[in-house]
Amino acid sequence: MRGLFIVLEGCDRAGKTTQTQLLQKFLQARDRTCELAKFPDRTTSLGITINSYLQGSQALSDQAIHLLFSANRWELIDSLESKVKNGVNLIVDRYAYSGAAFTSAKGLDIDWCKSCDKGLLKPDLVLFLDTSNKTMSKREDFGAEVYENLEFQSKVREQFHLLKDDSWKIINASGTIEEVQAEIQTHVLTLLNQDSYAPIQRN
Ligand code: DGP
Ligand code: NA
Ligand code: NA
Repeated sequence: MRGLFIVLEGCDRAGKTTQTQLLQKFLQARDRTCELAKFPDRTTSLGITINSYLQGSQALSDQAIHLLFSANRWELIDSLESKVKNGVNLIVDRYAYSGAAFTSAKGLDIDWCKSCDKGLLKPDLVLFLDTSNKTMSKREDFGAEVYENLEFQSKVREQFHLLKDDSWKIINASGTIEEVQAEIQTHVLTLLNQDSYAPIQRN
């Protein structure tokens, strides 16, 4: 049987990294092979350029950085797909939805933003860690990266809500780490307990 392709999305500081790690432990405790991936992957040569942009040390137009984020997904997707085909359950911290949400929050056309990610692997499940504006303001320990400010993040959140489709589950991320993880596990278990999975699709 193939593995599942599970994506966690959300604004910055929503707790995605912690939750992906806990979900991996949960699956491994059930004897499932499980690996984590993360976008942007800052280790490739494209990823190094993305990292310089995010840290404010390299300026790029909104369109150029958008296409680099997308290219970073495209350069890695074949290897991720073969893992899934070989039975690895993959948990991915951010994906193409972040691409469309962050860039369209700058005012670019949302359909243009989505178009370059067409044909990427379609997730089996998207867990959207939703942080209310109120929770976000309590987490104002944003780092120094270019997108990490409250006003921009609330625009990003609105864009995420425009992008959701039937593969999405909205998780209330203002609960405790354990509460959020429990909600995530419920959705993942429902999928895991299916006798067979639909064939892998490209979006
Ligand atoms: P992270 O390493 O998860 O903190 O993500 C890096 C930052 O980049 C974060 O603010 C979200 C943003 N981001 C992630 N993917 C994309 C994308 O495809 N396009 C744009 N414009 N921003 C993205
Ligand atoms: Na960040
Ligand atoms: Na993160």
